[in-house]
Amino acid sequence: MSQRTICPPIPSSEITPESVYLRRRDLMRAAGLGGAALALGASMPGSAAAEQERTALEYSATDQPLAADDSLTPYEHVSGYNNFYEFGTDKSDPARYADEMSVDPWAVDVGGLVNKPGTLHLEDILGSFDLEERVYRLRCVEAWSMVIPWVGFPLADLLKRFEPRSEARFVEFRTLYRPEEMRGTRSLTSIIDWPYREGLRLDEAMHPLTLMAVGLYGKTLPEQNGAPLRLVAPWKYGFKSIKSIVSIRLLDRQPETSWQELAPQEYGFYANVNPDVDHPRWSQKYERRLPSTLFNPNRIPTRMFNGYEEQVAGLYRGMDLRKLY
Ligand SMILES: Nc1nc2c(c(=O)[nH]1)N[C@H]1C(S)=C(S)[C@@H](COP(=O)(O)O)O[C@H]1N2
Ligand SMILES: [Mo]
Repeated sequence: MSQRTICPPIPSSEITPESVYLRRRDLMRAAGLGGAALALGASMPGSAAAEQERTALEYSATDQPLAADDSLTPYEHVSGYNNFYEFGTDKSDPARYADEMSVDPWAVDVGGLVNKPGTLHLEDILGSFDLEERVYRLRCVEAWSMVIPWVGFPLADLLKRFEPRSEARFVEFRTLYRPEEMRGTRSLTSIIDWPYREGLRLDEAMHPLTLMAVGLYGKTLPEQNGAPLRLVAPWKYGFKSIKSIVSIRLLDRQPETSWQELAPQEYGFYANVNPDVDHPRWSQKYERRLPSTLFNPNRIPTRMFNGYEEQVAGLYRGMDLRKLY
């Protein structure tokens, strides 16, 4: 991927693997910012070669609603064990093939029920939103999980710019669909009706935890994690967090989403992490926190709303979460 300078630029001589990231954490620590999240920085590992290609991002720290026992998942796992079916269904396929996707130039169309429909270019996105770091748990519906230090901005900041109309109730997102660069979409066994589509209720989309991520571990996103921008809704199963977004539309009805369309009895529209509602084919009570091995499976209990209950339970008051899974 081509190099991109994001203001203010950091000399490339300083972009050695973890140094920029760690140095920034030291600065933030010195400034007394972001206590809980910063304590996690100590366990920071990484795969130098892969990370070196990425461009450093400037951002500020915020307080994180994190449990004390959550330590960051190593970079090599975050960027090496992925679901991005556009590039294949094997966990190692995205890391191998996602750089066949070109992410520069990139444009996101924002339309539907908004007063000011328009197009955002990557330059606008990286240059005009205030970036911050958010360390979030990511819980896949397949019962594995990670802890990822994202860099991004609240989705609400983006939506407000386009002025959602009062009739708007839902937001629909679409991923890039470019078969010549996405070998998984050309596969005869591919099961998804492309492009990958996801959706949120508007109040979920406007919730302060809902992030548009443009980076992780202090640098622009690896392609396999959804470059150049992807959604992160940390209290929902990972499949809601749609990658490499090119279209955002405000709607007055609930949009159809890829997984729901494929297997509605297994994957709901809400997809809130819930240890009490099992997937029809497996339990959701526990998860494997990566890195996990046969001899050290690192199995931990799954928490309601992935541990963000205090922040998001209010969105679902009065709803039957067994029916609206
Ligand atoms: N476009 C697209 N977005 C996607 C997926 C996908 O296959 N295609 N997989 C989802 C699933 S199932 C998960 S668990 C997360 C994984 O994100 P990560 O690879 O960055 O950890 O991305 C989600 N977003
Ligand atoms: Mo997932």
